Amino acid sequence: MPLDRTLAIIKPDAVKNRHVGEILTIIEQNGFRIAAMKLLRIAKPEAEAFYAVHRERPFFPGLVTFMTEGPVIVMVLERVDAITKWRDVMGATNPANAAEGTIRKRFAENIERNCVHGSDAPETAAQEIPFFFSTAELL
Ligand code: FUP
Repeated sequence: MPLDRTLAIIKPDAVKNRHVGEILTIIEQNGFRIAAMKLLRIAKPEAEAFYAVHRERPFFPGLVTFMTEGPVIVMVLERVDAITKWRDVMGATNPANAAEGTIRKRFAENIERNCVHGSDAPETAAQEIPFFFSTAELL
């Protein structure tokens, strides 16, 4: 079975609330290999570019403010069906609708502050991974 890769982000709320360790444990227990990882603070223009697909949406300014409010962990996760599996492990965008046991159900505050990000398709992962990582940083 071919391995694929997805971009994951542990968002500012989860870093601030000290859920990084638990989220990394969940990632490893679900069979992902961490192919790249760093702690960084996203600058406003970067957040605007990363979420450009949402720029006309009413929640866009709040999303940019939130994603830049503190450090995040960005990662590339690898496994069979990494994109789909990571979205399953994250849970629904709105934690109120997320399944029991998912990261968003366990740790997210609300739909705006929802703890984690994952690429939603192979084409998205192919854009999002190089947004944060050079080829040399993918191990
Ligand atoms: P997801 O792929 O689950 O991260 O969800 P989307 O791409 O639809 O949304 C991206 C981010 O926008 C979400 F993580 C949180 C934010 N958002 C809101 O703040 N309000 C909304 O109604 C929808 C999304």
